[in-house]
Amino acid sequence: MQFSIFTAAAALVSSVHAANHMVVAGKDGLTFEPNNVKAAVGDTVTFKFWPKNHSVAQAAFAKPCEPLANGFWSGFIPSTDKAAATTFTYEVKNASAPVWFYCTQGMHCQGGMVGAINAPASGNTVEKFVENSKNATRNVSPVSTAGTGGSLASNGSASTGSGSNSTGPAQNTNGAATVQYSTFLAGAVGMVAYLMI
Ligand SMILES: *[C@@H]1O[C@H](CO)[C@@H](O)[C@H](O)[C@H]1NC(C)=O
Ligand SMILES: *[C@@H]1O[C@H](CO)[C@@H](O)[C@H](O)[C@H]1NC(C)=O
Ligand SMILES: *[C@@H]1O[C@H](CO)[C@@H](O)[C@H](O)[C@H]1NC(C)=O
Ligand SMILES: *[C@@H]1O[C@H](CO)[C@@H](O)[C@H](O)[C@H]1NC(C)=O
Ligand SMILES: *[C@@H]1O[C@H](CO)[C@@H](O)[C@H](O)[C@H]1NC(C)=O
Ligand SMILES: [Cu+2]
Repeated sequence: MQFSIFTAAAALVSSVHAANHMVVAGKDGLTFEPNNVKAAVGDTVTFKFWPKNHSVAQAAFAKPCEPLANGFWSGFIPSTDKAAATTFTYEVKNASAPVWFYCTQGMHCQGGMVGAINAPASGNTVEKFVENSKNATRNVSPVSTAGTGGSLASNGSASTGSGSNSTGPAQNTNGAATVQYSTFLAGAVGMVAYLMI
């Protein structure tokens, strides 16, 4: 009885414990690092942008430097000397469906600034996506609003440029998720402790 209640509480706790994966954009040249994120359904992927002025947009595998219809778009997120305060976060809806992305600035996409979430190890691999991107004849930015398909968040200071906090869907910070999680955890542990006395 007590054991099964504990198991149920533990299962509930783990189900709300989605992971956040960080992808660093432009820190080491024209790169997304890592360029293939392994993520589960409900996990989030947060893009952190280094100077000078990068972006991330979702593409189709076959068209690496063009926006996918209804795909996500961060907008341009400029920064001068360190990572921009503004980040873009995307939530994984289907871990079986690879998500392809690229930077729309200049010819960054053709220069290797592309990546994936859950790209397979064979077939349409991230290596093939990189190869395809080199042959793209143009690099196209989405026309949708910055923040589409994800959320922009700002770490304290006001941001400049098109990556402002005033656009896109409701904002979502790690802080809020952490508070929810610890409140739930405290509740679950409290419940188990109570039942075990
Ligand atoms: C960032 O790049 C975009 C696209 O090239 C440009 O429109 C925007 O003005 C740039 N922002 C800054 C601050 O350089
Ligand atoms: C998830 O993606 C796979 C591969 O694209 C697809 O076959 C499946 O139908 C998708 N599942 C849902 C729930 O959308
Ligand atoms: C890219 O272009 C090169 C040189 O034209 C060619 O050899 C290669 O097959 C092309 N790759 C793709 C994926 O189209
Ligand atoms: C947010 O700002 C704080 C204080 O400046 C800093 O310690 C932290 O690393 C920043 N986090 C991100 C994701 O930039
Ligand atoms: C967010 O946007 C609002 C409205 O444009 C602005 O007043 C506020 O200073 C911004 N906050 C940050 C942290 O950038
Ligand atoms: Cu870039």
